[in-house]
Amino acid sequence: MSLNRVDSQIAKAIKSETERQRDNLIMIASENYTSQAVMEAQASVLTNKYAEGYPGARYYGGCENADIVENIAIERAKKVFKAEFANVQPHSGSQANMAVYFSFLKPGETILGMDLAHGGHLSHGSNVSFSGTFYRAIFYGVDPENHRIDFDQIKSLARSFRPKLIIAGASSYPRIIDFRPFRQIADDIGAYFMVDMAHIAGLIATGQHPSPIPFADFVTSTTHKTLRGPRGGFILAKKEYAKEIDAQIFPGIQGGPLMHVIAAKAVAFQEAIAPEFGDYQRQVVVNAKVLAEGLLAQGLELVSGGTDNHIVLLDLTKTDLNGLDAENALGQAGIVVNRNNVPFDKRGPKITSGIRLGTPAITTRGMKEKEVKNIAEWIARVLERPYDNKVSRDVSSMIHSLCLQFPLNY
Ligand code: DSN
Repeated sequence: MSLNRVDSQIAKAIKSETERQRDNLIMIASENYTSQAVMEAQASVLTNKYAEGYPGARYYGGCENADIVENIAIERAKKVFKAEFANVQPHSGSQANMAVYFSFLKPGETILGMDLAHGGHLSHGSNVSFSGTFYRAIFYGVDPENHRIDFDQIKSLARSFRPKLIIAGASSYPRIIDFRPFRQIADDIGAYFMVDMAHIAGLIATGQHPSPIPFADFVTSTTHKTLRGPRGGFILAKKEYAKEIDAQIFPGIQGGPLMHVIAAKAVAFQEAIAPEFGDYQRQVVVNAKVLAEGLLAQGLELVSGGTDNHIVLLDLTKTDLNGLDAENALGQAGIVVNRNNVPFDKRGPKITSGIRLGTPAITTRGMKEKEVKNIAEWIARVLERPYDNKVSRDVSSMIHSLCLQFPLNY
């Protein structure tokens, strides 16, 4: 029986969500629109199957098709990123990170990650995450002048605190991350080096960002950001770490794998190998640069003064507006973003002094330089008069027309 007949409330909410995604500009840097093929795989009968274990070594009968799916996903993940080993079972990026920590660190040992307020991630040691309660977390940040990762600080923290693991990777850092100096610092003190590439996985898959694979012991990721797959995680590593990581994901921290999601990950990895995906990622970066230039031309300030990737981080510190009010004003006008701390922010994470913008989703819709120039102007117009209903209505109507010109396939 159809969803609508079984549960009209949920059916209605899903329909409204489809309309929301269709009729607004989604500029949350960690969101994207998956393909029909990815959604078809995820909505498949594989959701009915228990397949605890790994291909060829399951704890349930009837896993022959699950084995095919998971083997394909593993081989494609290794091919896309030129990695020696892949585990495609993590339910999320945080669980991928948890599996690496639990495999190679004892509780109470020291990790060195990027400060959340400077662009890092909760699961890199924040005290509100398991990573900050199970481990002693030390943080590096960015240079106060140029907002680039401060390698002198990392070196000095590494020498003073001797972390067992150094983590690179960020959720709001708009610049290229140079993995080589991280590796050198890790070697200097005998630490492991992990890269969480969740945000930039799609850029790395297509050469738009240098790969961490030659430098890192472990690379964790999600599949749903720039990579444009289903919501989920995966781990890449050198072959020598395979046994510990596999055992930590299952049975260590997870039970049955989500085989329908793994099938959708396999489809996404296949899509990432296709040449069009390279064109898409190139356009994501071009669009972010055009957005940054457009916002700067309107007199707005950006963390680090621009971007090298898919993220543009607006710094509202010198304006009268905070991140929360800016997020609401842009949302009213049909531009969906998230407020975000900027480096050295005096406001907390609920209010913030910044707005994080991203180009992956609008680029999937086919928007290019011309559209992005207009979007930059509209963002500036809303932020200049955030409480003006007329401005909000005018911008909203232009966004509505733009969304009609770039329809979604769902
Ligand atoms: N919460 C994600 C983001 O928006 O970047 C990271 O996990």
